[in-house]
Amino acid sequence: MNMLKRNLSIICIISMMLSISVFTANAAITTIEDFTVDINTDNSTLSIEEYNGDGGEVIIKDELSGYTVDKISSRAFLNCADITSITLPRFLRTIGSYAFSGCSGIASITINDAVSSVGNYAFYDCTSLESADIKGNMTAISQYMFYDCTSLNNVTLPTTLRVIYESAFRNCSSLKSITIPDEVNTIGESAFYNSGLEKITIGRNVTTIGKDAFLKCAPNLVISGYTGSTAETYCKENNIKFFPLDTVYGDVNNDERINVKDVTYIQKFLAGLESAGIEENSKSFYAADVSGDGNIDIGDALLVLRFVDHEISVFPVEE
Ligand SMILES: [Ca+2]
Ligand SMILES: [Ca+2]
Repeated sequence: MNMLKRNLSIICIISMMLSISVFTANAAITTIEDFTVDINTDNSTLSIEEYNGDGGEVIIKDELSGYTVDKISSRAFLNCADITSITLPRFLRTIGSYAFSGCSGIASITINDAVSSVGNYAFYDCTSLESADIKGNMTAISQYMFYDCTSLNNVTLPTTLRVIYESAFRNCSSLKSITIPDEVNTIGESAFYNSGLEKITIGRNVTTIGKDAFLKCAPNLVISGYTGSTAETYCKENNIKFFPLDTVYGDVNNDERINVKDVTYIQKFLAGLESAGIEENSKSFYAADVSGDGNIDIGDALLVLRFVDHEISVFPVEE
């Protein structure tokens, strides 16, 4: 009998403990306005777990019931196609994976300064999204972050950025041009695969460009970068047109002077002499094409001569 009593009381205690722990966990999940939220009472923050509203313009306030909104959890707005615009709160730090995936009604997104982490596929399949202004503190664009955002045409990346991960802008077929901040060191596999890219500027610090990063972009894609950089090597290996940002128009022989020697180099090139050392898409090539028409001809030689004689102070290509 005693034994049974003791067992019962143990069961009683255990079930009480269980109910307390369940109670504690549930207490944090509640509904505020159109959101299911998870409150962290320790630091007065909350995360948005789910959106329950009817769509239209959604403004997520900086605070809800006195708690700072610092996280949007995974899938919180997944497939909310009725939302036409989203304003993110100022102190938001984290956006979970798939958070806004399938929000096909939103045209623009601004990711504020405080955000340091955005999960994979966060904006996947946002087919009306045209503009992404990423201010953030972000060091990485996550995998597939803008995958299948087929209207995206305007992307601003922050200088804190170091890595663009795999397939981040894959199938962004409206994305014609982008500037990669100088601080970025890695562009992942298929990062811009099947995008609309015609123009991309890549800084000096990129040392890794993944396989197929620029495969199936626009046929006239030009990658701008620096002579001797990973970008230049990548272009040569993958038969992509390269433009050297360090081109000095008129200085065909790269001796940091523009004088009659440069005219001679153009003449040598036109005479078919290899000693001119002017290769297609090289710094010398662009330096010689001062007319900017994509060819080197006698007109370019004459323009350099006129520059040397102070008849002109700027080349047509620079105007
Ligand atoms: Ca020169
Ligand atoms: Ca020319």
